[in-house]
Amino acid sequence: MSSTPRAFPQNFLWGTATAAYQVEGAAAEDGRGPSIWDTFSHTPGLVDNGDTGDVACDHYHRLEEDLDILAGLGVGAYRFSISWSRVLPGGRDRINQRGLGFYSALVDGLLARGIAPVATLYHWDLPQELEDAGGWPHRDTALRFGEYAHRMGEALGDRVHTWITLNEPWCSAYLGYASGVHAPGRTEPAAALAAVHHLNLGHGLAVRALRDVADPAALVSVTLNLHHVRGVSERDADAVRRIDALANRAFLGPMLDGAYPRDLIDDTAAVTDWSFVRDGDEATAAAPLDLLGVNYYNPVLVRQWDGASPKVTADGHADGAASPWIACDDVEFVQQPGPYTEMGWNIDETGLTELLLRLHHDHPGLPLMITENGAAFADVLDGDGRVRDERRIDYLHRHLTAVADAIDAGADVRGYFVWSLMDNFEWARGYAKRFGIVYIDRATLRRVWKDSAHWYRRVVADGALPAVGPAGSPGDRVV
Ligand code: PNW
Repeated sequence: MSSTPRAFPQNFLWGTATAAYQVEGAAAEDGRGPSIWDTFSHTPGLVDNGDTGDVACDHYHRLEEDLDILAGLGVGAYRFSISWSRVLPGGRDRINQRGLGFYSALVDGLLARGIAPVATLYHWDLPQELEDAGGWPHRDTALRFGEYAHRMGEALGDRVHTWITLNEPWCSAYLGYASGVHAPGRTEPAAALAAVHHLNLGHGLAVRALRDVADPAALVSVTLNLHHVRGVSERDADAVRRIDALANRAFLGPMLDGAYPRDLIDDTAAVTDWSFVRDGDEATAAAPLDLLGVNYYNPVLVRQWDGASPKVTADGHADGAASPWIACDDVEFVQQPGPYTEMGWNIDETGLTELLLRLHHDHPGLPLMITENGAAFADVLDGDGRVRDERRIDYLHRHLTAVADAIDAGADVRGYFVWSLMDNFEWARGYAKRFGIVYIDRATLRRVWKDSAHWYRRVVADGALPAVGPAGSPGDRVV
């Protein structure tokens, strides 16, 4: 780290991100239909502490206040997601005008404050009716997604100029249908691979629909949680290759290169014959993109299991439970050195620089954007009304430095969005895991700027990271 401020490019886009089910609440209001996350969170035992998104941060009713926070932060962009079942309650047919009205007001409120809306069409909340009809393993879901994208492009495309089709299809497919720790909670590996394909196909159909109806100058993108995979030693190269295929190239292949990687199809041959991939699908999935959204939290470390010693599964899934890593039973996920966040994820920003440079190398000419990066810590609201989250400031400082390093080395990174604007419903972990730069008091839902929010406001205003103090810690922590 340097002792002088680290400047970012002139037009670098600074933002924060949220997702509909994690913040909105108002789950049964104004005609919203249920999604798979309503069903999942209301099933006892699936979410920590029995938490649900029924109320969440009540963002639906506190829109003006939250817009003012964004304006106060001075961000140039806000990434939010549209709840599919709020605007199309059964996932298809009739538009629910009251639900659409919320997003229209959100977009207008952002524009009035000079903040660019970045709309994600799908952040995991599939309309329950579409899951009942088969969900993502079923081809029809991809077609319905394309239609939904078309309707949103028509409704908001005059004002939204940056679109993201899917958020982290890795999670939707493998956590939703293989390990079952996310909605809809299914543990069917073959269905999960079919879901991978229909997410890729739905993405391509959505890109095409947005090109047809949205502003022709609009930027169309997808957000992937690419895994930066490292091997313990050179002997683990094949384990690295296989995890890379399932996690990264299963999406990058069809979306950017127009084909599934041959090794992925071979590796999973005992699970599926991939006959759900029809002629022309890969070309559809490869509709050209203007930007690639990258979500980064930590790298992963793997090794080939020797078949004898007890197997390590330090990837978050319990030993013996269904794995998201299909056909990788002989790959071990090795515990990495700390420090760790409250999620148990190790803090290692070097993986972000390496990942961005790999993408720059493999897909030259495709601009990149960090659509999520952040950390959960056990934040405490002190008696004086402050939340002293210096560990989050340190995390953000390290990762922004890693982004700057990648830019200096040639990567075309256009922007950075902190996950998250505010503490919210952290999926299967409920409200106990706090990722926000704004604290939410769960009893009152009062919003309190954490120290990290004050710090981020300064970074955004300066377009630069503050110099690092003599102790090697990020300086200027508290404003
Ligand atoms: C992302 N994993 O989720 C999501 O896009 C956010 O909605 C979420 O709140 C945030 O990161 C923090 O978790 C992930 O198991 C969930 O590797 C799980 C994983 C990765 C990302």
